[in-house]
Amino acid sequence: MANSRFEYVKDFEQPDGLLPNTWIVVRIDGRGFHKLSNHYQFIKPNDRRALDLMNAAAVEVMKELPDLCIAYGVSDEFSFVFHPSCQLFERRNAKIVTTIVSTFTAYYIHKWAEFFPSTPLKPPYLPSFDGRAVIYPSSAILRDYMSWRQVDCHINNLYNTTFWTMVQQGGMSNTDAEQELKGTVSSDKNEILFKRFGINYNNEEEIYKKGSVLYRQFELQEPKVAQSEEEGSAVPQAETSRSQQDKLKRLRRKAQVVVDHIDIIKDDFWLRRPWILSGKP
Ligand code: DGT
Ligand code: MG
Ligand code: MG
Ligand code: MG
Ligand code: MG
Repeated sequence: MANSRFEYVKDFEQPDGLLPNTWIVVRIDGRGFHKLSNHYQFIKPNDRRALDLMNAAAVEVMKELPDLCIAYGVSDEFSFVFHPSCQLFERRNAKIVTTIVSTFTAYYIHKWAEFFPSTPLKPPYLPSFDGRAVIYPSSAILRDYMSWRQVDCHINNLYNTTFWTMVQQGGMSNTDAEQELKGTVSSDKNEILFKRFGINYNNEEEIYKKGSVLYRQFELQEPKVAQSEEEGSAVPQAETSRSQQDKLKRLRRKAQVVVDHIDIIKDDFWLRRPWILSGKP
């Protein structure tokens, strides 16, 4: 770019690089979805179409940004996680967050008609999302973050399921149901559902109880591992870390993104999928 006497304005831009070697979580959240979900008559408490649309948009974000290693979605929110080794946009906060938010929003709107064929989007009820990046200094804390979101999903879903069952099946007013649920713990709600309505909460759909986990699927079968080891030995020692990085990137790009509704609080999920925390591939 040619130098001009106006160039100096560039100096007003603030650096916003996120601390190196830390997990980056970008959490986006639907703006005013309380109103939006009423306007488009989302089913209460859970609208499968709305959740599937969130997941479909998030899968596209994962496909466009191979640096993402896992994402977790519930209600109108999604958390996207970058590995500490991630160098995307030189880890600039604003570039990372705005790219995720706008890519997600673009696909959410693009795919809306696929999930709500008879309810076209119309201003002023157009979906938009806010977003923020938070960094976490260790895998243990990153896992606690993910657990926090999944526990939140469980607590909210148990409450909402009980509340709406009392209203929809029990004929209670919103105020009465809210009043009765005030101060109750999980076991109380399970009991209300079971004793009064014959509903076993455990049998509710996993997507509602656990939220949605998106990650790349790599086969960890022996033949695959052996093959990649052979490949490795055939490659000259001098292979640059840059080309190794490119290879990993290609692998990540090719991998299938799966949508799962599964416990991510216990160790099992992470032990079975070691590549998510290791960042390899
Ligand atoms: P915000 O995020 O501060 O702009 O405000 P909201 O209204 O988006 O509030 P938030 O994000 O705390 O809560 C999410 C809202 O979205 C909540 O009112 C319920 C609604 N929502 C999300 N998923 C569903 C669904 O599957 N069915 C229905 N009926 N509503 C949903
Ligand atoms: Mg919010
Ligand atoms: Mg919201
Ligand atoms: Mg929300
Ligand atoms: Mg540009």
